[in-house]
Amino acid sequence: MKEQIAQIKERALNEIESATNAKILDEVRVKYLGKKGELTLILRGMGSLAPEERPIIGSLVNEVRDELENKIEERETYFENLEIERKLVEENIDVTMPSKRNNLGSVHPITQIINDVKEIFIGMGYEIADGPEVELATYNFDKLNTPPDHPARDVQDTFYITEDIVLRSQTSPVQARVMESKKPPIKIICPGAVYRSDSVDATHSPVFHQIEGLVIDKNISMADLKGTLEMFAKKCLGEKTQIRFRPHHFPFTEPSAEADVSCFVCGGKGCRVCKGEGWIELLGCGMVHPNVLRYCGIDPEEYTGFAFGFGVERIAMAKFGIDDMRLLYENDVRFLKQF
Ligand code: 2NM
Repeated sequence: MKEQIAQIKERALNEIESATNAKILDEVRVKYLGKKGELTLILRGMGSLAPEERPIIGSLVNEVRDELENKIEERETYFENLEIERKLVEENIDVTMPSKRNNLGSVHPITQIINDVKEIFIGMGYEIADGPEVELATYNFDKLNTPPDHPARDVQDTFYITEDIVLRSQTSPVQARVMESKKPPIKIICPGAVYRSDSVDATHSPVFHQIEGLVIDKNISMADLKGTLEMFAKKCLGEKTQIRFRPHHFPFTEPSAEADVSCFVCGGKGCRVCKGEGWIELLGCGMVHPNVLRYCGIDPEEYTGFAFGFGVERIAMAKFGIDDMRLLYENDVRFLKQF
């Protein structure tokens, strides 16, 4: 019996030693130490031994089992370390490699101005409205008190799709649509692209952006217009900004005015941005013409209102010190990234 145990031990140690991976090693473990393993069977068969032999054989088997278990564990650890080594080599990441450049864009200067202006007017309780860029001539002109013989309707100035359909030349047709569809009070601004048949130069583009504002309610006066636009100028260009109004003419407002602001670069002394004037033209404005209210279904005896409008590119150019409008459309990221 002792001889048999010694043989088993010999073979088991050999097989443990020559196992080339964890799976084979486990098979060896099952073969000798598993439920039906060779060593286990010897323990089970001890009933047939002479009583005085049992403790001797029993402790011998236990000794051998302990030794085999230790050897197997040793070998397991060896395989585990081997696997870690392999992973360290094969799955090696070079953390010193340069990372991919993250090309984050920036908000276009025109969008920045539009966002800033929206923010200011939302703060004053206005809503943002928009509408079609391909517009009925009726909304672009007739409802805004611009009759068929008005020079602004000339094919020289406006892009006509058909006789009755144009690319909007201002965002006020959006306001005409809002007036038609909603009862006052109305407080809206309308930002968006507009189209005029101009050739491209440093200060003109056939596509540009406008923001127009409209307020309609009972008892709206020129004082509301002046107060609102002064507040806007200070919020947009700095609290020191002064505003002045000059009489002007627009078909859709009466009276009408243009507003200038004190130069936010030199404070009014005269510089490159204000061309030595100390003032920069900011916007056009006026009290909404009673005809416009009537054409859009609002009773001018009950309601009055003011409106204003300005070009976004002009403001962006003044604010960011850009001297050629074309730079705003070329979309060269080296230019755009500066703002
Ligand atoms: C301007 C100047 C003055 C204007 C008028 C209207 C409306 F819809 F009420 F008739 N919207 N915008 C307006 C008035 C626009 O832009 C230079």
